[in-house]
Amino acid sequence: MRLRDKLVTVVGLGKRTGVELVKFLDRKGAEIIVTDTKTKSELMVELSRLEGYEFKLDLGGHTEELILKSDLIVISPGVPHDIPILERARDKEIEIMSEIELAYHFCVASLVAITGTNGKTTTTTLLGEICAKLEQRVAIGGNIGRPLIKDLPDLKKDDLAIAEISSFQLEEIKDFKPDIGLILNITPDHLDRHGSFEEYAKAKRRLLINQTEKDYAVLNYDDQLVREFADYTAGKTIFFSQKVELDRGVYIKNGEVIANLTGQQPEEIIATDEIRIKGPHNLENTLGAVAISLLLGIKKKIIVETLRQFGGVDHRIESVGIVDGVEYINDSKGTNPVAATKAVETFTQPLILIAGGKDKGSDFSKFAEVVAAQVKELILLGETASKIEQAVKRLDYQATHYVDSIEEAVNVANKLAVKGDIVLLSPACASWDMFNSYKERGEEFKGTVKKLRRE
Ligand code: UMA
Repeated sequence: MRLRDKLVTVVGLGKRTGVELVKFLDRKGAEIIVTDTKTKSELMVELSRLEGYEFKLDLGGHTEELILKSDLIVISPGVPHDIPILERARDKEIEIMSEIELAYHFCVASLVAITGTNGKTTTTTLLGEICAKLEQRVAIGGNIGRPLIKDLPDLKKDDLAIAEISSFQLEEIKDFKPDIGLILNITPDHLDRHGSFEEYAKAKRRLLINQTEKDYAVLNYDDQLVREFADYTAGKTIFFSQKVELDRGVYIKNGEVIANLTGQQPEEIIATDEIRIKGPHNLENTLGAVAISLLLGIKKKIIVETLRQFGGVDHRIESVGIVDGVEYINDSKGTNPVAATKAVETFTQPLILIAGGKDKGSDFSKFAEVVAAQVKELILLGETASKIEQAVKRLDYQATHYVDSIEEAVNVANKLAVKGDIVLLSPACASWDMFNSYKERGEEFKGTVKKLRRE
């Protein structure tokens, strides 16, 4: 793809992707326009990272006259693909692509891509740890927080890229295809953006649609929808399961992870109780990572050593510390009801739960059932506070408390808690109503807990 002297518009500057896109397009000799609905003062940090680069700025909205002259429009993941300026560009047959598509066009390395509603970050990180022991360069990026455009174009043929991919990033792909694509699970999420569960699932499925017979789709057999995605890849399907002893694939038998990718010879990999990350959701992540590692030809010894050592990722059921006999757990990455349910179900101790955040159109009724059964006090904040309260009230659950900030939530939890309780931040919602990211929300939680410890 030739970009020299092409007029390319980047839609969405903040906070990571747009900046990296400008740097890349500049290197390729493109003429660049950057447009964002945010204002200059809201984008000071991003603009300071681009000092010395030449580009036209169109802030506080998207100016049609300017953008519709472009040869190509590249969008950041947070930009919905049906906003008016993109519809107008489509009418004018201007090419639109997502950042991962652009990065893919300049990638000669092998590409592993991981998606699913929950567990993508843990699986990507775990696989990255396993692959860190390889000799070739391994780049880890995507939705995990490092735009693919930053690394993919610099990789060599024998290198490896491991990408966490979101439904947002898949919406506007055309040729993007992973050599190995993993789908962990699909439950309703981001319905505000995709409009319906069907559209969300369709976006996830796009990970597989360009695969050829040389590629692999690694799919969770236990998730019926994901299992049916096998029909959408032209590649070879490898299933994994916690429930079924598969003729071919990776599965659990008598407390052991067994791999049999060829259907010829089952091989014991590791006993499940030796795996450091716990819970059925983490076993799902482990089986996916083991299947990919074996497809990449990684030695069993390396896989086993890593599974014994890997302790999980920050902001995902992460212990922050114990204050007066009460343990504080940060699960800021629990950004949808299913993720938060899994977090609640991990504990048998009395729970004080902090939940609520950006309204993504989620249904909280099943989550409410778990709260009513297992949570002794529920502290609510953010856009969805009253929606969650209504869901639990329908079950006659009354122990709810409203707060306006994470700091207040921690302080209220601290007053309510008695020795032996767990205070869990697992919001069941994205953070974007009050924070820039789940990381920022988790850091604020951790910081406030630290202050409690000093008091
Ligand atoms: N914008 C417009 N016009 C619009 C809408 C948005 O100009 O109509 C602008 C916004 O003002 C903002 C920018 O577009 O400045 C959006 O940027 P972005 O949200 O894409 O920001 P990045 O920092 O580049 O982050 C993105 C991903 N964000 C989202 O998908 C919302 C990050 O995923 C990802 O880590 C990063 O690219 C690198 O690939 C975060 C996320 O929350 C972690 N993802 C969701 C999730 O995991 O549930 C999908």
